[in-house]
Amino acid sequence: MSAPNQHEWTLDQVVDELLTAETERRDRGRVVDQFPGLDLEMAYQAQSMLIERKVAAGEKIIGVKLGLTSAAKQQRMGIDAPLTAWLTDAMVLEPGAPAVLDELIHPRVEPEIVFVLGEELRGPDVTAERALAAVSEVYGGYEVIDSRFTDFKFTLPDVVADNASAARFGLGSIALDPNSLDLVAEEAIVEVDGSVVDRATGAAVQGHPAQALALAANDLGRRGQVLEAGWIVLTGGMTDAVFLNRGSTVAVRFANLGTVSVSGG
Ligand code: 0L1
Ligand code: MG
Repeated sequence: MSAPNQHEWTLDQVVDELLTAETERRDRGRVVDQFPGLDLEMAYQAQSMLIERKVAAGEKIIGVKLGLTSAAKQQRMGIDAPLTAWLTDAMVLEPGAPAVLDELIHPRVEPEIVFVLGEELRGPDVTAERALAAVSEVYGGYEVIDSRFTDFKFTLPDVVADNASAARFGLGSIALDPNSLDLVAEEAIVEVDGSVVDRATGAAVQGHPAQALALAANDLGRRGQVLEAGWIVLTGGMTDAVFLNRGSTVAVRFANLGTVSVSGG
């Protein structure tokens, strides 16, 4: 049920609008314009309600994603604050599986350093060191983002309510002990159809991807939520995202974490 607020609209209406855009694969204007007064706290409530609707429809929460953790992403989107959102099993692309463009609006792909948690992480007061100690495996991965907003134009409450543009993601086949590599120096090179278009190291993600993980644990902790053992955590796009076109392949070549790729199908 929608949380009460002093406005003429309800959070259920916000969620309806966003889920309709997603299922009808139709971009739309910002929800902050349609629902004046929608602030960050309400947007996180809408995000929770949106994911509860997906769970009620049969999807399973399998982890968390961070968004806007790198300067490249923050500058591109014009928002200087990181955010958290949810991953479900319906978002997973197995190795070699295409991102089916008919299911999406205007997908873009970005490289991600991905953690799998070996134990629960409960904020607040989680440090990067403590966060890294809870990680059992690190992967190279990619995220396919698909904002429900026209031209990816949104404010922070818009993108939070929209579950941070979450759509699809995939992991590489190499799982490493996080202590066996230097995540700050780990480089990802982004290629579109064989041509290099961007590159960054793990330092781009809050100085160290474990800082992003700590941030997620502490943010969720403030909202009474916990990162569970076994969950996947996408630490945020390392570079700006690139459009995924039909028949085109975006590959990410990590220095130690292997190569992951996705094609537009
Ligand atoms: O659409 C977006 O760029 C917002 C989500 C950010 C995803 C990320 O930074 O990993
Ligand atoms: Mg991302």
